[in-house]
Amino acid sequence: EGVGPQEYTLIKMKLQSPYPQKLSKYEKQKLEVSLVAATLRPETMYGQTNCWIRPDMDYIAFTTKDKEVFVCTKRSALNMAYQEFTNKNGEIGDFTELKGEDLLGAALSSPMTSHDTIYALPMLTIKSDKGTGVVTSVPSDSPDDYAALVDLKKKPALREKYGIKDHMVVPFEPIPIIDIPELGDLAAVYAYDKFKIQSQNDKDKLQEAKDLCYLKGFYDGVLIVGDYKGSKVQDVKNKCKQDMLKQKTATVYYE
Ligand code: A2H
Repeated sequence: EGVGPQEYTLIKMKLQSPYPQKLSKYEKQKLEVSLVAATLRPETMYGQTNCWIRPDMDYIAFTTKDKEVFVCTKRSALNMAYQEFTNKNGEIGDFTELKGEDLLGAALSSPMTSHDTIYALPMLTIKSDKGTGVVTSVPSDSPDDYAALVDLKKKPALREKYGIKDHMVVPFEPIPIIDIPELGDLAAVYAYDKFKIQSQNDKDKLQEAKDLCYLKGFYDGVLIVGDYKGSKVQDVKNKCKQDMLKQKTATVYYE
């Protein structure tokens, strides 16, 4: 990894009612709960189609000093406690422990996306030692996200295993949001096909796909939706982030 801390935009993917059973006490207290996803690509939030959670991983819910409840790994919550997210420096305070599988199928509202409701779905390759363990899914521009979405779409047994209903997956297709010369407006789909990726576990091919998408996307990508339609990604990436910070639908997180 590089030198110095990595800055992420933390996207608040807000739980809709009814909250998952393990978090129902927060609903009774009328507290807003967000699954918080760390992203390096705030300009892609127009293309969110779901949230990724790892079923077998441990998460916690804790309360911030603004009385918001955040769901993420304990490791990242502790980092947040050292970044003035909580009342006492370095202390998370009371928290609720849960497993990823407790969150699967939860209905969410997320900023910028054209979908009013998206769902928490399983991704098996989420790392426990990076970000928050919550990943927002943009299958148009992230090969990892597209591969995991295709896996769920083509494997009914996988959906069944995790209790995912068809309506949480079937209507969600990659949304064209960024046009990249030579790759088109669904770069991740183009790369997935080009490298003949079979599943979310195709590590090496997915790396090639990511390498192809990212550099070209950043330097040559043009947004084709939203307030910055027609602008180059590199010119408006920061504006997209700032807009969500202003709306308080996102915050900044370092690690
Ligand atoms: B990115 P870096 Cl459109 N495990 O957001 C696996 N992946 C994780 C993660 C974890 N614990 N935490 C975050 N990520 C993903 C958008 C996106 C992202 C696009 C394209 C590329 C891309 C939508 N998903 O990432 O290793 C998150 O997905 C390319 C690597 O810390 C986050 O940004 O550099 C990125 O990986 C952070 O990865």
